[in-house]
Amino acid sequence: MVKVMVDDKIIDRLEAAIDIEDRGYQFGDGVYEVIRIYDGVLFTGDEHLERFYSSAEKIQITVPFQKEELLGLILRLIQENRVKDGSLYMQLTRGASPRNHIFPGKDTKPVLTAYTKEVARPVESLENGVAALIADDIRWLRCDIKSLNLLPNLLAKQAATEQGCYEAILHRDGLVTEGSASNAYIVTDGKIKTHPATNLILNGITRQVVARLCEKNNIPFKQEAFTLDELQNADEIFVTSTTSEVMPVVKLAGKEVGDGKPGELTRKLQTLFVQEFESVKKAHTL
Ligand code: DCS
Repeated sequence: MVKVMVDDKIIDRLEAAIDIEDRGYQFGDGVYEVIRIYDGVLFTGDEHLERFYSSAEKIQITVPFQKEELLGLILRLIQENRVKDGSLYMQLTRGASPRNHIFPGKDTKPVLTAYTKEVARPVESLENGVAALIADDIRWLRCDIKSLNLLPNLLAKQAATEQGCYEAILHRDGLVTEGSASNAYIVTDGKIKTHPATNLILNGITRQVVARLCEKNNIPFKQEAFTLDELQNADEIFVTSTTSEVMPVVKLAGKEVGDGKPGELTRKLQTLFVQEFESVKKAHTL
C-alpha cells in the first residue's frame, strides 16, 4: 500500500483523512512544493524546503517542524514508497476551523500533508520541443508565494491544452512574466533573458539552477523583463520547472520559433542540467 504523510505520521494512503473544514480545502489557504526525485535521490531538496518555509512565513503560517526534521520525514516517505524517478508533493494549510475569513486562533494547528508518485522524465518533449500560447497574466501580485490558489494558472494551462499547447506564457501589459507552471526565457543573439525574481513570478528552483549553470559556464544570463515583441522575435524560447526541466518551446502562438527546432543554447543548458542531477545522484551513492 502506498504511503502518505499527514503531519509527522507516515500512513497508508487510505487511512489519511482531512477535515472538511480544513482551510486549504475551504480557501486554498496554504502553500505547497513539488520536489523532483531522480533514482531515489531528492534533487535540490534544500532549496525547495527553503522556499516552502519562506512561502509559509509570507502568509503567516508556521511550519510545525524544523527543517532537518521535515527533511527526515520526507526522505522516509520516499524510501517507504521506494520511489525511483518521481516527485514529492507537500502542502501546508492553516488547519481546520469553522469557515471564517479571519485567521483562526493559536489552537488551530497547521496541517502538513505529502505524497510521492512516479514521474517519468518528459524525454520526447525535451528532445523535440513543445508548443506554447500567449495569455494574459490575470494572477494576484504575490506570485512569489507558492500558494495553493492556482485558479488563474489552471485556466491558462487548460486553454493551452485545448489548443494543443504544452504551456501558456503569461504577460502583464506586454511584459512577459512566466509560464502557467514554469519560468520562461528567451535567447536573443546568444544571450538569455528571464523576468527578475520579483513579486510577479515564482522564483523557480530550476530557474536558480539554470542561473547557476549559466554563471559557471560563462553563458550570458540576464534577469530582466522582456516584451511580447522580444518573445515573438526570439531566436530560442524555453521554459523550466521541476518536472519539465529545461523545455524547448519550438512553436509560439502557432508560429515556429527560429527554425522550429530546439535551439543551440537551450540544448546546451539541457546537457548541463542533466549533468547537474547526474552528479547529485552520484554524490549521493558514493
Ligand atoms: N512558476 C510557476 C507559476 C510554477 O507553478 C512553477 C512550478 C515554476 C514557476 C517553476 O518552479 P520550479 O522550478 O521550482 O518547479 N510549478 C510546480 C507545480 O505546480 N508542478 O510542478 C512544478
